[in-house]
Amino acid sequence: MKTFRVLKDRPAGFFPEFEKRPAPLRRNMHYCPGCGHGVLHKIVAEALADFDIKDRTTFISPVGCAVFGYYYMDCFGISTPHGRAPAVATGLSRAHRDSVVISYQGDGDLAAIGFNEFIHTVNRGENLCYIFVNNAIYGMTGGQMAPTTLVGQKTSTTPNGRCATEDGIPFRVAEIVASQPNPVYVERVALSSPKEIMKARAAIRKAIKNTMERKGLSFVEVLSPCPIGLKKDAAGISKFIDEEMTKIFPLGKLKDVAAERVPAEHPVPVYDCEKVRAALFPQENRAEKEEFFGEKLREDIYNESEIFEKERRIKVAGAGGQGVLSLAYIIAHMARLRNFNVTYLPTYGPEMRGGTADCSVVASRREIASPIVDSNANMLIALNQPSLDKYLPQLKPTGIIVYDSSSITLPEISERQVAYGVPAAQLAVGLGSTRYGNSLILGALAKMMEELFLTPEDTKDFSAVVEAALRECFADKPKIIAPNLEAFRLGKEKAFRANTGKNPE
Ligand SMILES: Cc1ncc(C[n+]2csc(CCOP(=O)(O)OP(=O)(O)O)c2C)c(N)n1
Ligand code: SF4
Ligand SMILES: [Mg+2]
Repeated sequence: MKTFRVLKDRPAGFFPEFEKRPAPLRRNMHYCPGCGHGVLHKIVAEALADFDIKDRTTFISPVGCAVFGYYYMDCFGISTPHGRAPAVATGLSRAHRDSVVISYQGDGDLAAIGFNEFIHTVNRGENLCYIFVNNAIYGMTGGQMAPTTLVGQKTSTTPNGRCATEDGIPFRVAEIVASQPNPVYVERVALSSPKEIMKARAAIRKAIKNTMERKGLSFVEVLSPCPIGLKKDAAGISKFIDEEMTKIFPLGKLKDVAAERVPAEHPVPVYDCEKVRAALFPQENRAEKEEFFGEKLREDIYNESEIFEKERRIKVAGAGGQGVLSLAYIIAHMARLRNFNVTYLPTYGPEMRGGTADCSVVASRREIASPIVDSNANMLIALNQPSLDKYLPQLKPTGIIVYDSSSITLPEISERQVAYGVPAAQLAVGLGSTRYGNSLILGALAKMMEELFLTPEDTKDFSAVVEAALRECFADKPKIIAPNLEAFRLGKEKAFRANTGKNPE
């Protein structure tokens, strides 16, 4: 039997073990045997280690078979939505000037859904390393036609072969990129034989080096085997690349002006939260608010009660159809109207069909690190019993509960937790629709705020903000604004403090 000597073990740019993979497979990648993605990953991982850039490289994994690329590369990793890598890559490379951003995209991801975004990134000449994996097919989704599929090539969506007049002709991305003035380096390579793989390696290393030196946009198109999608064996797929693909996609360098380019300069990004806020909520917005509240907005919006200095992490939960998401949305709007940073993260899915629905809202004067509220919630707003039972353990020992007392039996809560109830479902029926339940709960929230936290001056402002948020959120349904405001006021009137625990901080 023939034996082989391994000249180099796995590159140090790979994680020693692929921990995100299932336990028995942590030394293996998820790709099919013979797939080009694995070879390409190895080339990239080797360069990361050789150039000592693991700590400043981000590998952007696409939607496509390489979606889990970040499982393997020992550097930063981001998986973006389909075709959206160029936007994320642009942001990263501009915000972190020393970073090396590798945008790794397939022919479906880059040349179909993402082409618009891609070509403008090319036009701007962002400082990026592009690896474009052209395997002439959508591999991940079962072999549909890609923009680069050859004329006559059979795919699951062109069972009789791609027809030039019906489906267009293969898209030559490298040629398009090379025709633009800003990219500095464009080359097309193939993974069809060891010799071609070595050329691909050299091209990718050059593109990465250019990015390290901030020379601008480097683009390497890689003709890559997808034996599964093209239903070929190893020899067949190599032959297809060498004899069919290269006729349409000739190999070689299309452009190389990196030596003449000086490092690209872009405006220094703005990190100052206040400046970002000013940009997002300009003066007109302030004037609008002044008019809305009928009083001059205080010059310093931070002169409110101390309570507003703290980050508030709120979980709103109930059954699908109870208006959980709109309630959370109104609360998020209230925070925005008072110039908080705010995140709103609803959970969709089976909940929409009658299970539990939940939403996380975070409001903060500082930058928000995470929009997820899964522990240490300051407030739990529960509209049904299962939601209260489920999320109560996530509430801080000093947290607040606002709940619908007509459907929820309050369990024993800690001495420092405070609960405010309102028989929302019951009162809503009296108002003519169960849909008003969430505005009634909002009333209970306002009552709690008034009793526990707000100064008399804040109280007036708080009610105005609730009203403004309600009007904004229901702007496209003007008829329901008035009844919801009525529900809000009734909720505030009927809300009660349900326990005598110590007031929260
Ligand atoms: C918005 C969106 N549309 C469609 C899909 C389905 N989808 C997943 S991968 C893919 C095509 C990937 O093909 P390609 O970029 O060529 O990658 P390959 O798998 O061939 O490496 C599509 C259409 C998706 N995930 N998201
Ligand atoms: S389907 Fe094709 S591109 Fe995807 S892993 Fe398999 S061989 Fe690779
Ligand atoms: Mg593909």
